[in-house]
Amino acid sequence: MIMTFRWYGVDDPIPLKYIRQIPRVSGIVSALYDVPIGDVWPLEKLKLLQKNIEAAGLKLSVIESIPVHEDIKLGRSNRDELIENYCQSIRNMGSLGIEILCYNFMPVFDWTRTDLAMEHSDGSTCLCYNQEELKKIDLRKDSLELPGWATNYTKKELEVLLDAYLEVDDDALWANLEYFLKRVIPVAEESGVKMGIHPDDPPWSIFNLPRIITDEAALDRFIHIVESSSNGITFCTGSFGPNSKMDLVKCIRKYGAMGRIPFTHLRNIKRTGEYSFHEVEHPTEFGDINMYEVIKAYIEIGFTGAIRPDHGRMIWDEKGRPGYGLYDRALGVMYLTGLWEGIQKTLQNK
Ligand SMILES: [Mn+2]
Repeated sequence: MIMTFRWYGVDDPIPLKYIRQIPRVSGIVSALYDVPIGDVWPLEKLKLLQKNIEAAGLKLSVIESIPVHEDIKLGRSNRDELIENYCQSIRNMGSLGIEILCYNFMPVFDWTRTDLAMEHSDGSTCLCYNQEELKKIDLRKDSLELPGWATNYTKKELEVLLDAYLEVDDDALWANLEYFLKRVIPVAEESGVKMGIHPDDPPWSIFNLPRIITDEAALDRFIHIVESSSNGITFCTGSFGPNSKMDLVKCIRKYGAMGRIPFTHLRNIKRTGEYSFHEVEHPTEFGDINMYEVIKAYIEIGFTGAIRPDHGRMIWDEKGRPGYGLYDRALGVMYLTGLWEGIQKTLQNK
């Protein structure tokens, strides 16, 4: 297992030096943040990112994410050119020995929350999703101030996109995903890159947009679209967790044993309704994810991929990118690696 930490490049308020000081962290999860979506990621820029990370004594282990252009998800006529650009970015990654690529296929919105600073009783704050709050938002009327993503589009651009997706239901989105995978996975395989699709977060439709990577049935369908170890899953416990019907540990054992989990995001959430939840501390006792069983499953399948602690709360008055402060994610690393060592040694001594 490679313990990693997400770093948002030179603009991240958390320097690589601090990350290097978190025990057991050896890998960085990062991306190029200044390449327009749909363009090829230039080899030189990737090389520079890798060089900066290596100069700090760390390794660029995972790219998260190369965004998939909306025209690919919509199946528009220009998708072939965009997919070819995507393939070239994968080749560039592979040529530098960067082996894992996380991406997602969520229309318009990436992860979505209704509150970026919900306060816990101890004064820490976390990311929260409340379905009732989300329902109140009319994207075509309201100002675009929902946390997390709102500034990505102008109101006009968003309207055009929402209209375009009226023609794309779940089946059409699956077909467009299949079209994409059949072209990129062979290139990933040749390039020595393992792709891991990130589940939809939250794992259900929002704003009437199609969302398809939401449960075990979806993962079963997904992995068989292209039978390749490069066609994998970024198994995110915090994204699947709000779906109370999903047996996460069973899925980790199943897809992990098939070699289809190159990368995992580990965090805990607390469900507060059928379609509502908030994020919590990593340890099992604070949420609905049994982190002990999750880690045990990874050890028992011989997991050699990358782990990152995913989001953390904001604690100790830290200011920064919601979900991506230093302190609570570092505590998460210590908890997860402690569990790992404890379970691993116990199993070895049996
Ligand atoms: Mn995640």
